[in-house]
Amino acid sequence: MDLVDAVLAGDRLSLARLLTQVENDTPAGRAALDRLFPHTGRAHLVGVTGSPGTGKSSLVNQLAQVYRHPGDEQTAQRVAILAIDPSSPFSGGALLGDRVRMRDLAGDAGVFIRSMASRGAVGGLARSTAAAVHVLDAAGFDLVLIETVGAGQSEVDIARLAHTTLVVEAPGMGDDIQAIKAGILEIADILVVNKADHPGVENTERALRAMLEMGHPAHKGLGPAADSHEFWLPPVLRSIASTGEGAAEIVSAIRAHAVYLRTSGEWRRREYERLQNTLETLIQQALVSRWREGVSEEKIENCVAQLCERTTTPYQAMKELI
Ligand SMILES: Nc1nc2c(ncn2[C@@H]2O[C@H](COP(=O)(O)OP(=O)(O)OP(=O)(O)O)[C@@H](O)[C@H]2O)c(=O)[nH]1
Ligand SMILES: [Mg+2]
Repeated sequence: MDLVDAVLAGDRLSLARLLTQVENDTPAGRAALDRLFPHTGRAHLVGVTGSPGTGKSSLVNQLAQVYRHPGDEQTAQRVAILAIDPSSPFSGGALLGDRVRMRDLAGDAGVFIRSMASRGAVGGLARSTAAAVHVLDAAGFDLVLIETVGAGQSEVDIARLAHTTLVVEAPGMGDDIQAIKAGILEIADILVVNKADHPGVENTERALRAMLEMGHPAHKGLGPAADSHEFWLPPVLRSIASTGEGAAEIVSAIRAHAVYLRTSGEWRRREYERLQNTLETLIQQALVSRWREGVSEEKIENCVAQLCERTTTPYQAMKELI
């Protein structure tokens, strides 16, 4: 049995190996992606983003527990966790820390955890994350939780990749409206105020709701808007990820969001955008590397030198080079 067949059959070691190939963008990795692609499109992709140390990894751990032990006679779902660039300088040694926070999940065959560093990702983090997500989707995980530290562009990229995006805030970090990064509310489908055991939860909630009301004038009732098929009003939910409090409600909101996405046609629209984006990224990379092969480093340096001396213009230099 080759690697791809083994992954489709659910072999974890093969899955880990294949993810490494895909991350390194090897020819074998690309060929595997081609074969896996027809098996993708089933998983619910959920992005979890937010400032460093707000409790994303702890929350992801708790969410996974809920999916594994849902109660109410619902069937347990298979969960993959992709932690992107978990080397936050704030919590230090986060990779090891994440393993500790996620140790409750160790030994559960229905859970697969993978860390990915942005450094070393051939062709950029967006490409390797998208590729890893395809592999996990094809491997049959019902849910792929993608954790990423909110640091500007990366969270927007993840939102583009995910069907549902959770933005995690914590008291003391989001009280000041200025502190909530511009754009983050636009990507949030569900807002979580974690560390609800800390003082200042109400302030953080109030700040978030004030911002939501500005963005969504209809957002006055402020609860999960699962009953609406027309539009989705991002709910603001509390959690204590260190104990698991609030995790079940967040899972309910994630499920409600999936229902909304499907009934409104938004699921298809996001899928279209996501694949369009994947294709455009690949095309750009291919064109740039093809162009690089046909032009010498010296020629590029000459052009830049001429630009510095103002003997040519950026447009002229570009025409000269391509
Ligand atoms: N009191 C309290 N502590 C929490 C809660 N959630 C997480 N923590 C703690 O906060 C610290 C950071 O939690 P993480 O889950 O690593 O946070 P993170 O957002 O994944 O951190 P980075 O990935 O480094 O950005 C850990 O010491 C957790 O135990 C909570 O709800 N209440
Ligand atoms: Mg983390």
